[in-house]
Amino acid sequence: MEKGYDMGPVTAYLALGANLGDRQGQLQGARAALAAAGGTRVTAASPLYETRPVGGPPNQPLYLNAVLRVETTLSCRGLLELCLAVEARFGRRRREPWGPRTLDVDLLFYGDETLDEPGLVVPHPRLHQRRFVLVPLTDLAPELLHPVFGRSVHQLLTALGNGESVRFYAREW
Ligand code: GSY
Repeated sequence: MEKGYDMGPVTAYLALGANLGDRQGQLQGARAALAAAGGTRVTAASPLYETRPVGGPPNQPLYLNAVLRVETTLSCRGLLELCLAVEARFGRRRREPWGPRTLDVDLLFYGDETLDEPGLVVPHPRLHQRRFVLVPLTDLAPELLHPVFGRSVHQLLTALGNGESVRFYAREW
């Protein structure tokens, strides 16, 4: 079907991360806020992982990270705006680009859409370099194909090899 026609809900994947405050509480709050938002259903959640910070200042606290699958009737831009609103609600302070944070909600995939617009790049441009994203994403969708690289999420994780530590933290949250 041609783009622009109503094609029903789109499956998208979101990455959640927090390394300040009540990390698990903030991720749970974000998940609940996304589930309650109009036009979006949360259909799966990965386990939580405790992960070593990538980038930013030294001696930051460890992150908790997870990935959610959502079904959405929002546009890609609309879903991005929802992610930003949820971040703002849980008190994110954008002090330093790679600094510690109370909540980060990143749009990873929006169907097999590829977009490069101001403030909106999909698939997320660094997801293939991040074990803290690829490990939980592989739990949910190992065969999901990256539309730019033509490789599955599981293949991307294997290609990355052992990097920064990503440790299982909790299955249910
Ligand atoms: O890009 C998300 C924020 N972030 C993270 C993160 O969520 N987890 C880990 N382990 N390192 C990170 N560095 C940044 S910035």
